[in-house]
Amino acid sequence: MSVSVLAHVGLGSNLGDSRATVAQAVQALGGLPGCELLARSADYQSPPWGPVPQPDYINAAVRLRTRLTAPDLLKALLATERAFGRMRPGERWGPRTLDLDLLLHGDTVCDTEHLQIPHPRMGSRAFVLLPLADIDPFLVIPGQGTVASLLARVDATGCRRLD
Ligand code: PH2
Ligand code: MG
Ligand code: MG
Repeated sequence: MSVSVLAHVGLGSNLGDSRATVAQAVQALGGLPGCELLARSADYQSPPWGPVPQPDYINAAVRLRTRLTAPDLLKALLATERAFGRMRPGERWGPRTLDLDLLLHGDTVCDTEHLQIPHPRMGSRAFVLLPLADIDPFLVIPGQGTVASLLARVDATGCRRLD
């Protein structure tokens, strides 16, 4: 535990009842020790990015106030993925019941084997930036600019905000 910071987590699911999974995962994140849920985005349907053919994703993002350090929050996210039945068959970019990505943790910038913050690629993915823009378009991704400025440069074809 340390002083509290704002953290942003990206959620994704494309197996099972993804909207229900995302809704339950948002609640679970707010219930993590030392964490308070401050905001959540709408759900977005987005075409699968990457080389693996798979169903569309439901993506969302949350803003937490957390007293967990970045490594401890990452551990809690991985445990939450497992609690939601996430398997890691080893295929990178493959379909998943629940993906929780630690996008930002205060103004932490870190690049180690197990933890990269800001999350690599987040500044170029509409399925991350659209939900974050719901929460705070002026949020700064260290070294890259605001969510709104980055969103203006990415391809959001096929991404759809859901009611
Ligand atoms: N996650 C991936 C691979 N591709 N595509 C979309 N639309 N949304 C995701 O969350 C996503 C993806 C691996 O984490
Ligand atoms: Mg991901
Ligand atoms: Mg992930």
